[in-house]
Parts: sequence; C-alpha cells; structure tokens
Amino acid sequence: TKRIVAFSRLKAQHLEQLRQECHVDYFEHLDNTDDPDFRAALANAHGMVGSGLRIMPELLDEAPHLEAIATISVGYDNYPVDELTRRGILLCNTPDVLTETTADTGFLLIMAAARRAVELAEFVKRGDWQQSIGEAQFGSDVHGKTLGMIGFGRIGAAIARRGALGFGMKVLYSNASPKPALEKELGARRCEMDELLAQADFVCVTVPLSAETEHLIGTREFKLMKPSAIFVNIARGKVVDESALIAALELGEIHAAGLDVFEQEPLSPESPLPYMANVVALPHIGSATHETRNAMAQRAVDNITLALKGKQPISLVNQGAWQRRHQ
Ligand code: 8YV
Repeated sequence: TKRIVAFSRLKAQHLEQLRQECHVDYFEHLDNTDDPDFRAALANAHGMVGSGLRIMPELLDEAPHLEAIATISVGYDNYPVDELTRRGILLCNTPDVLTETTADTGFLLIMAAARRAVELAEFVKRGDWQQSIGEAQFGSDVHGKTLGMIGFGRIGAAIARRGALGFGMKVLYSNASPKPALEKELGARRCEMDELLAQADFVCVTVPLSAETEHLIGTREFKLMKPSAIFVNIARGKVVDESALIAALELGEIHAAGLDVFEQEPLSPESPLPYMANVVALPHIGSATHETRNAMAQRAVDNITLALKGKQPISLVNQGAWQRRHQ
C-alpha cells in the first residue's frame, strides 16, 4: 500500500476515503516542515495532501518516493513547480470548485469598501448613531462604474460577470491572453495595465503569484490610479508592494482598499492596514465557506488517490511531470 502524508485538518469522511486506499500519516496542525515526525513520514511517503505550508525544493531530497502532491488550494505558489516537474512529481490543485465563492468574496470587498460597510457597522456598534447620518458617512456607487480586472482567468471572469451583469459595470481587463468569448458575453475590453489603472473606479487583482507577478502593483501603479479608486486584492499579498499600498492610502492617492490577502499571513501585528478607516481587511477567506472548503478537500483527495493509482488526476498543474512518469 502507498503512503500519504496529510498536513492540513481534514474531515473524517475525507480522511476515511484516503485510508481506504493508503496508509495515512496525519498531521492536523503543522506550522512548518521542520517537525521531525513529519520529516520521518515524508521519507516513506508516495503522496502528500494539504495546504498552507511552503514546500522548499530541498525538502524533496528527503522525499525520495514522492509521486504526487495534492494541494487544497487553486494557488500553488507554495510549491517549487519546475523542480517537481523535473523529478516527475505530479502537482494537483483545486480549480473551478472555488471560483464562484472566491468571486463572491471579491464582490463583498468591492461593496464593503465602496459603501464603507465595516467602518459604519462599527459606528453603529459604538452607539454613535444618534441622528440620521450625513455626508460624512456617504460612500460611492458601485453600479454603473468601471471595473478594472488585473488578471482575467476563472475567478477574474466570475467577478467581472457579477459586475457587468448584476451591476451594469463597464469591464476593462489586462491579461496575458485575450478572452474573446468574455468580451462578447460581458462587453469587456482588454487594454494595457496602465490604461486600466487610469480609468478604473475599482481595480481588482486576481493574477496568480509568480516571479513575474511579484510586486506587480507598486508605487508607480498606485500613482496612475484615480484618487477616487478602490483597490481590491483577493489574489496573493505579494502581488502588491504593501508599503506602497499603505503610502498610497495615507497620501490619498487612492480612496480605499478591500484586502483578503497580505504579504505576511496571518497579518503582522505591526501592520497599520486593518486599523485604517478606509481599509476593509479580511483574514484570507476567499474560498472559506463550508460548501467550498468541503469541495476543495474532496477534489484534493480524488486527485491524490487517482495519481497514486497511476491514473490522470482531475486537476493536474504540471503535465510535464505526467509525461516524465508515464512515457
Ligand atoms: C486556500 C487560496 O484555501 O485556493 C487558494 O489558492 O488562496 C485559498 O482558497 C488557501 O490558500 C489555503 O491555505
């Protein structure tokens, strides 16, 4: 029987499904890969399932039998993809099942930041709602405005769909490849990122984190945005130069921000971001609903069990590793 290391909390039903096929070394809480029991399990493991741990290329030297990894996330910036492919180790992720939930979170941030929902809910909680609210509490409209999507993949498109079809928004996008079907469906227009930044009322980032997108948005980009712009990040914190974002908010170069992701997670206690009145900060809840986290775990379990049986997993990141193993 094959051996699997699982390093995230799994429901009994998922653990059970894994145990029907494999021997499972289960680490319910693991903060880093230094744990000696984890290392010992890894030395014999054929598969690995989990999320939230950074897997360094050197760690693979200690996992000589590893055939496949199933991450419980769509993003795979925590994994050394090229090194995995070189070694013929399959990397599987969980796309599609989290698209709509994550897009809901994106729209939640757009709405909350524009209408100042968190700040004003706190105002009510403090007992400060003594008379009808005035201009000092007004927000900005969302409907009919221009939504600029940086990245136009599955999640970006799902946010744009909400904006265009539900809120009559005009959609601009910057993306490596054109998306003619979405242009037709949503009336979206592809443009250079600089043009998008200058025109959008809402700038929303949905690109995956990679060497190319690290600090894609920094001082220069914030200066290009309208002073009334609302910036939303549901991708990865490192796509944005966070000190440039803080400066832009403080200087009034942009109006507000809605953030689900940060350069450091959990957020550093020193970060001023959650305390700024014009910032809505969430603790990386993009996909965090009961339904969707369940579907993600199920997908990861299906991926790893298929992979360890020598079958093509449902969502494979590195096709090159498959070719290395099976040709
Ligand atoms: C994950 C996410 O659940 O899927 C992703 O890429 O960001 C979240 O949905 C999170 O990364 C888990 O650690």
